[in-house]
Amino acid sequence: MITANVEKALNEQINKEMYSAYLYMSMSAQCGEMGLKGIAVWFMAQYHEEMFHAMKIYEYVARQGAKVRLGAIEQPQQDYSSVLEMYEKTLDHEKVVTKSINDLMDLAIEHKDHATQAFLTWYVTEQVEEEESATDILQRLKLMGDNTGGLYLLDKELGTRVVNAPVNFSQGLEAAAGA
Ligand code: OFO
Repeated sequence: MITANVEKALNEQINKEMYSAYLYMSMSAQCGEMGLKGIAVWFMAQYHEEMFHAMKIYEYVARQGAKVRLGAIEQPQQDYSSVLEMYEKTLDHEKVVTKSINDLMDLAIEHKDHATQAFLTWYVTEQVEEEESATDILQRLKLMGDNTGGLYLLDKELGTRVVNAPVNFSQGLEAAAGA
């Protein structure tokens, strides 16, 4: 059982994760248009992982006998001046998500909601990884500056990313993970 406040905040977090997915899908589209097919793959993998983040909360809310409430998803930025800007925005966005997860954890603690605290621990760890991977790529982009050869190599490397999460949610996440 979860309180109405925790239920509301979890539903808001579903929306934030869906927005994250939408944001990275938009970046993937622009990379494809720019001929950066590998970075487009990286952002689309990120899209899938964000959808997984949203679905984990969706299932948790449902398992707690609470109500899943889906709100409108904000329109993401459509145009970026460079890949560097995309990764700057990615890191900024992940910091916002980290704060949101921390606020959710604070709320669960305040409500003495141990189950939600245990559930959110996965997200706390995940956000460290999210910020770390965006920071790493951003640093490399800054180092390479206008070096198009460097961007070509990065594009090749990032195109090898595979999705590290189940993507077929129709039978639930457990079934998807075993599929
Ligand atoms: Fe869901 O971790 Fe990024 O936003």
